[in-house]
Amino acid sequence: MKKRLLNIALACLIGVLSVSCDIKNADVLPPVDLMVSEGFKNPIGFYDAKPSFSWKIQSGSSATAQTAYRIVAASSPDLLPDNADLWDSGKIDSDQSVWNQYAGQTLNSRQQVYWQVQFWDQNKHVSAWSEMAYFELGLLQNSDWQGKWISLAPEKNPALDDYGNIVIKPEYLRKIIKVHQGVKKARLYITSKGIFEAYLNGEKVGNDLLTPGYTPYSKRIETLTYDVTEQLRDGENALGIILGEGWYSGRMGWSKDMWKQKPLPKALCQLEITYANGTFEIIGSDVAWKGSRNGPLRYSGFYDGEIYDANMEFPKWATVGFNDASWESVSEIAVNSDVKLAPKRHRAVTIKKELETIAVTEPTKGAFVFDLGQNMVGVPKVQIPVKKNQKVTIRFAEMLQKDGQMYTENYRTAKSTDYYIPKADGLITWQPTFTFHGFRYVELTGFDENAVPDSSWVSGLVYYSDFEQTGIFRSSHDKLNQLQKNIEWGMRGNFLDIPTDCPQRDERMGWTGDAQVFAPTAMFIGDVYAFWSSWLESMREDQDDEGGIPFIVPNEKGKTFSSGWADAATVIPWEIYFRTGDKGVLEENYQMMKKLLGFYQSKAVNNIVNVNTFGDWLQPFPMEKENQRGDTPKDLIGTAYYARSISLTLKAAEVLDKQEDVKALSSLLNDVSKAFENKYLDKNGKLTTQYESQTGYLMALGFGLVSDDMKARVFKHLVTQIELADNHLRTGFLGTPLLAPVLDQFGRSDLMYSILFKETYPSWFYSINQGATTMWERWNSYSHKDGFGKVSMNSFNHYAYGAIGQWMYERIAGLQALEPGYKKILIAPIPGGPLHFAKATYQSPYGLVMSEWKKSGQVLDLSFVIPSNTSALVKVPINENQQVFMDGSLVRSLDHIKIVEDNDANFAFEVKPGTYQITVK
Ligand code: RAM
Repeated sequence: MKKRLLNIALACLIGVLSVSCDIKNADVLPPVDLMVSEGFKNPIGFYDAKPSFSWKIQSGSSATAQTAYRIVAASSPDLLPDNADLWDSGKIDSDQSVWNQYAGQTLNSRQQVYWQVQFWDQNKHVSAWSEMAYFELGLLQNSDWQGKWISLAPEKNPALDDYGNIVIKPEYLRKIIKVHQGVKKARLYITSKGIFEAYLNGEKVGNDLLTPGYTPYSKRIETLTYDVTEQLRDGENALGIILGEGWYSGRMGWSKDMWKQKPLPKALCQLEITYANGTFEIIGSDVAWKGSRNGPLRYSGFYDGEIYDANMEFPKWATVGFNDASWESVSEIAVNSDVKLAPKRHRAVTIKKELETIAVTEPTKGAFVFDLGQNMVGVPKVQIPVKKNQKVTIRFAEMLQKDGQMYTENYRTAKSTDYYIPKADGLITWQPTFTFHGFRYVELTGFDENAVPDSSWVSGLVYYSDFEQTGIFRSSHDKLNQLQKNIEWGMRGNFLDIPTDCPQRDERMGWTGDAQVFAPTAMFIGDVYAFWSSWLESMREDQDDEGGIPFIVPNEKGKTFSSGWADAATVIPWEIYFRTGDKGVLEENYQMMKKLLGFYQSKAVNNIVNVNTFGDWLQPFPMEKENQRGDTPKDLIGTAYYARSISLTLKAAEVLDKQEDVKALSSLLNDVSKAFENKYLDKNGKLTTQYESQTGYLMALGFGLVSDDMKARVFKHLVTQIELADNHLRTGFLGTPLLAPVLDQFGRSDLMYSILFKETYPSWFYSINQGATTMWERWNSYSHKDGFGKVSMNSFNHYAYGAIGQWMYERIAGLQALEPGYKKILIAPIPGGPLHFAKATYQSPYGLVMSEWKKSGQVLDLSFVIPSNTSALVKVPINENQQVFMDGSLVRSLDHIKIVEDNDANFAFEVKPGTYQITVK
């Protein structure tokens, strides 16, 4: 051994300047899961010219921690690892295996970057190099675009819709492109005002749907990049685009004043070809394209649905042989700098699942209803026999009436109906292109009545932004498991390019309040960091001059503000940072956070803020009947959220080391908290407001606005209010998410269990008892006894109350981040209620984390998994007669375990990465 060390020392002396003296140990497996920025694996058309790099230490490696790393990046794979021409980080002493900032050569549009990483473990042994990862930038500047915006001239006598606006017929656009021999690489860069599908030689390009997605279009439009190297052939190729109205030109909003004529759709694309001989060619969309509005898609809008006339099909329209002599020429407009064109920074919507029909009924003669068993978002796929020119009507509903008929009133003005006009008798397979619906039931009429419908006729194609599930929760309680399922489906249905309030009625907007309460839960369920980052960019773009954040983003409503909604601007960046550990999200959003505080400050009078708010939206049993904003006064909410936003901005300032801001914000927070306490609480800790609301107390305690000596008194009043409601919640959108953390903070999770497991109104299980398969907008959107809730606001797919998920994962199952990004994990379950088992797993930035417990009598078994390069604090409840054992030994007697708390109520200790099993008995 001595001799070996001597040799190594010698080697090091010889190669002082190199890192080759490191001990290689075959058990230190190379890092895996290489990703750039917010979790992208080998992306092309990538948006970020200043990316960060992340990797994971493999489970099964002898490495449990990282002590140093080295990243190399090059413009060509054969330069790696030894001749990195773009960047060689050198050996960097750091345990950080995530979000390491690129610091090499400036990267430009189209740049291809190959990279590898190696790391040194806890024994300073170096791993082999990782496999090679890759990214390729998209077109980063508007000046990269030689293609022009193209579209057909407006129709001469267009039909008008019910609101006096032009009915937009989808445009089919095409062009023949000549390609020489020897294509090495081909990229299609493409976007639209409106939504598009691209076709090359008759085949759809990519699996993305509803692209480019929804952003503040007057400021930024996203662009997509596709690798079409394989799809191109030598000689002539046909490139086709179908263009629909989408969000850009279509009707969006919940009130008539929002349904004005919008600009008409346009398309933009650029095919770039690199040949083997080194030549490079750009073919942009231009006036030489031809187009037609006489295709089978007669109309397609999000709210109202799609009309497809098969008689108007022009087969093979996107292939070379098609005769487009009767098609019109398009007009072109050059790309200018008014609207930023930027690569899409999160994954597009796609078909993520297909649901089968579970039952077919015929509540009215000839109208068959197909039940997919699950409220979902997307489109139907129909495979049905039809008769020539006999129109098939496809209607949608989330719920059925008592008599089995479709309940569609809650769609409000959204017609949400698709029509198919057959060109011949026979069997068709069809799905809509440019619309989506929120539904569980599909009703068909107009098919060939000679056939008997069966479940194979209809399936549901589930659309959502392409995220993968990262978190799983299970328990011994069926209704709690159903609740988790409903939360997951609420997320799937409303993560459709932007976070929406609901996916089915004439709304589907990016409501900021709903999003901020649900964000922590969403960050557990799916890998949605990029999804949120992208939406936060839209939020920054939509922030007004005064610092106000509109209550919907993208904003379609003019200048608006609502406290509790606007605070998405501080809450979401902070929640993402805490769950990922990436300071980048705070850096990107810090100015927005501060500007929001500026808005509040400008409205504050003696630190009290009385501005518009939707309040504790849809709180049950309001004292003033029909008051949808609940019993908590708007100035209390405004001031509480002002303080909340200050406190989160303060934390961000600390992380970003902005010392002056830290000082100023600490003192401001202190002033606002004091003002809040003085105004809204009397000496006994009772609310001084007209009505005592659970939410008033929850905000005071949950946002830390009460001085230490008052806390217990205030909490007593909260408990009284809960008890007066027979342990039911009396909270709406803003108050509900605070129940669990506040009760937990005061050691009353028993009370939270009681509220959560209530079966009667209002409660989570109440809606499950009424048949819910998603989260509902109201606790009683429907009941078997009273039927449907108020139709003006009655969505059966509204994720806000799903915010309880956070407590289920973090406290029932006991898996949470103790330090940002799960670098330190807290395993601290609170077994309670009727549960005897709960489990959560989560794909953290460092790898899989798990916490699972089983309880039988007084014995608690807890298993947990802690990934490499992290550590954990484990905290279990015990009583004076219990001991904690690990693999049969008393934990107290184990030298390698550091005990940090040991008393009659809690036992807490620290552990290193690994898989553990403990028993409390
Ligand atoms: C409703 C939306 C949303 C809510 C606002 C105040 O129309 O559905 O959920 O945030 O109102």
